[in-house]
Amino acid sequence: ENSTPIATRERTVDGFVREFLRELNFGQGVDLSRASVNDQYLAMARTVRHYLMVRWLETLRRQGELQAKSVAYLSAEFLLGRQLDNALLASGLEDIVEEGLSSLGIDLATLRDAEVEPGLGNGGLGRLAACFIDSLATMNVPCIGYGIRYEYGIFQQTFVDGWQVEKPDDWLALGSPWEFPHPEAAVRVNFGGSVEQYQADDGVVRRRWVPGWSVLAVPYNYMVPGFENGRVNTLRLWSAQATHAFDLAIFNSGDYAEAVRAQTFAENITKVLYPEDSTPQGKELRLQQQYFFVAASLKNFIDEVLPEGFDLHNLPDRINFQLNDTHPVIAIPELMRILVDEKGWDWDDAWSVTSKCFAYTCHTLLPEALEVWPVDLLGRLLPRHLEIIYRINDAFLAELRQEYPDDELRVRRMSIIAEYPVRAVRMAYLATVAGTKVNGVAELHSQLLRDKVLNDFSEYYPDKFTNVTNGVTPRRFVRLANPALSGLITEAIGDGWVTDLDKLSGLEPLAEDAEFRRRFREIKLHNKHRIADVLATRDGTVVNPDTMFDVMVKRLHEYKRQTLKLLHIVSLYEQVTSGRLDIGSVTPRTFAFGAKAAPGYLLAKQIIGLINAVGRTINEDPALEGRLSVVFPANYNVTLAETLIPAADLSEQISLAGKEASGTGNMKFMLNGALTIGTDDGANVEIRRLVGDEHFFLFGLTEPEVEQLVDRGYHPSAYYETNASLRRALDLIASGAFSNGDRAVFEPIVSNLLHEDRFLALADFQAYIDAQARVDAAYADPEQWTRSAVLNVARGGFFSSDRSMRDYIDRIWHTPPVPPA
Ligand code: 26W
Repeated sequence: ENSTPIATRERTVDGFVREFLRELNFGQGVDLSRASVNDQYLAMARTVRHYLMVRWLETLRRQGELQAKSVAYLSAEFLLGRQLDNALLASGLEDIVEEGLSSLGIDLATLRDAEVEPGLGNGGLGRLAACFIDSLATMNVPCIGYGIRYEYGIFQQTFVDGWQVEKPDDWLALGSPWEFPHPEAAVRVNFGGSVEQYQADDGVVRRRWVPGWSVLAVPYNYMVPGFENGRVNTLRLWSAQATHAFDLAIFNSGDYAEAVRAQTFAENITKVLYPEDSTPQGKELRLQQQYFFVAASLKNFIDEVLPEGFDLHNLPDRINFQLNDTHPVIAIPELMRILVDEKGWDWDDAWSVTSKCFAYTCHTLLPEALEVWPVDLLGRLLPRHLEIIYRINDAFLAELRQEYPDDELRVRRMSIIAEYPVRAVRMAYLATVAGTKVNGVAELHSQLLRDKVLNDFSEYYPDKFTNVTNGVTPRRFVRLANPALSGLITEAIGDGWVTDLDKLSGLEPLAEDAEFRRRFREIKLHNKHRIADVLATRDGTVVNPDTMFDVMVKRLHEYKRQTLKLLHIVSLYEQVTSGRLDIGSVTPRTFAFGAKAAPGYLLAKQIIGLINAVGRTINEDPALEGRLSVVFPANYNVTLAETLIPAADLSEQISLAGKEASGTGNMKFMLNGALTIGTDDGANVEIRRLVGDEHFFLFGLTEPEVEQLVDRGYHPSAYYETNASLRRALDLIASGAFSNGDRAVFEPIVSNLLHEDRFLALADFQAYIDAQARVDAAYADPEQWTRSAVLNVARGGFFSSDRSMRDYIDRIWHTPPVPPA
């Protein structure tokens, strides 16, 4: 009863100023006259944090009291982006803070820019996790996010002569005001060793794990504030630390240097985020990371979040563990191990509970992106878990043989254990067998999962498979990223859209309102000036706001086809410089790219080199009269996305049909009034259906056409032979025109396209060029273009991650919101 919350902070300008100065003096140990920008930022962040604290404590207290069903979102990545603005928005402090700081002569924007974003994710999957926890908090759904506190996030990308060079992302260097470490609540996570048989007290012979080594998992809590609703959920990220026992044994042997080495070894587990996106490297440390955070999270949930004496038979009524791709799937055998080995349950009881607690989201269609762990590696690191997986598989195969007595081939196809090329655990199969539900992330993707990737499983478990189309948080990606457009929308339809994005449909009639369109255009231009300023200060790059902004931002991957975009640019350049196209008739465009390549993905890094080389050539060539230019700011991240996307006219979503699971950038562009040029892939399908064909530039092969073409035998060189402009573009690259005459530099890209072209860029080239011609024609009529842009916003409400969360709740979790007290 002594738990009355601390006094609510005074929500006035004066009150804020007092709190801020106190933080500066007592938290940072400086006075205002000596405070650096970083001092001011840290003090500011802590002040804002204080205003959210009452809500956080209250949320935790109520959750403990109600014991309502929660979601535990297990994800190896949370790509949060900057926290300050979001915290200000959620707490409704924006105006007070802006005024208070300015009364002290401090510019809020300067402090905002002092924040280093936590880049604890690679791309779509990690950013999706961040959007989802934002939505759950805003919708009053109890949720705890569990993940990894990487000491180094996604690498900092720099360009040296146009080539990507990676630098460590030391995001914690200047202090990290948003986290709350709890070393006292550390939990032990075991690895290695062996399994032994023993006779338990009840006389039964059991098996148990005798680990070889262990580390400590220290939780760091982050606030996840709902939008102006008083709820603050928790994100708990785990950091690895050496155990005392660990070094003690070595210390006792007198080897100090060895003890320190051991410490470093333990702490390596959370040292760095693996920058591979979609090609698993099968690295032992990666499996260590996965088990590390999952084991700590399950233990934390069972021992700390659940009340004392909770009967674990009721676990499925209390929790949903959502598996964000296969990265946390080792949680399944871990829960079995806890129930069977530690709690002494029967196998069948344990399975009956475990198989009701997990659901699995798949985020890919590329076969090479599906994780498999060789059994020798898994067995060395987690011997008991491997046994448990074998036993799960034995039971599963026995079931299958009952169902398909004459189809041993099928049974083997479905085995959780693959035999070739090495014996290995298929994590997606394990998740499908043990999960209550399996979902894809857009309609087409879920369909392809059912029909192709997991077809045998969807026949065996027809009811397990479902779809939840991705979404993005309108708070960060419209309200914060695009204040000018947000102001216009609110003026037109009120501010309810921020938490009910379907309300954007109220803008439909305004597409016909010339004055509204004029203001809409003015805002787009304003946003172009804003990004132009950012690029000028950050890179010294000049862009012309009076051009069409044609933007392609996403990880660099062959299937996403940045090279197709590049072929369009090179083709235009080739036509102008060879005199076949009058530059005066070309729509002025700024082509913007943003993309990081996995450091080991050599072809992707070459493509980055080529984009920069083409950019350099085009930007310097007076023949183009400044009408075409290429910008490729290094180190594309959430922060840059927030200023670049609102400035875009054209959104490039040009993956080969059937390869992009969903895409979420596509949704952010739509909601900020860009038109899409895109293939029939991922969520593009739903975007086009919602906005209508007249307002979307569709091109390219469909997924069934791709399959047909590949089955018949795809020969990219045939397109080169028969399409003159394609040939000229490729020849120009091969000639060394972008590499000072050196023909060798980009030869691998050209020959890959001519002889392999795994993702059919050449097959879609002409269709893409034709679609770009339609873009030019549409852009030539600003009123019509703006009408389409307004309709993209008005019809984009479906892509709120609030809607995604509603779908997860209805189809998978069945967790009702808990209304505020
Ligand atoms: C290294 C192993 C590995 C494998 C797959 C790492 C990361 C992955 C992810 C599944 C890749 C990823 O981020 N997928 C993207 O997920 C987004 C959110 O659902 C989708 O919008 C994208 O289409 C999908 O590529």
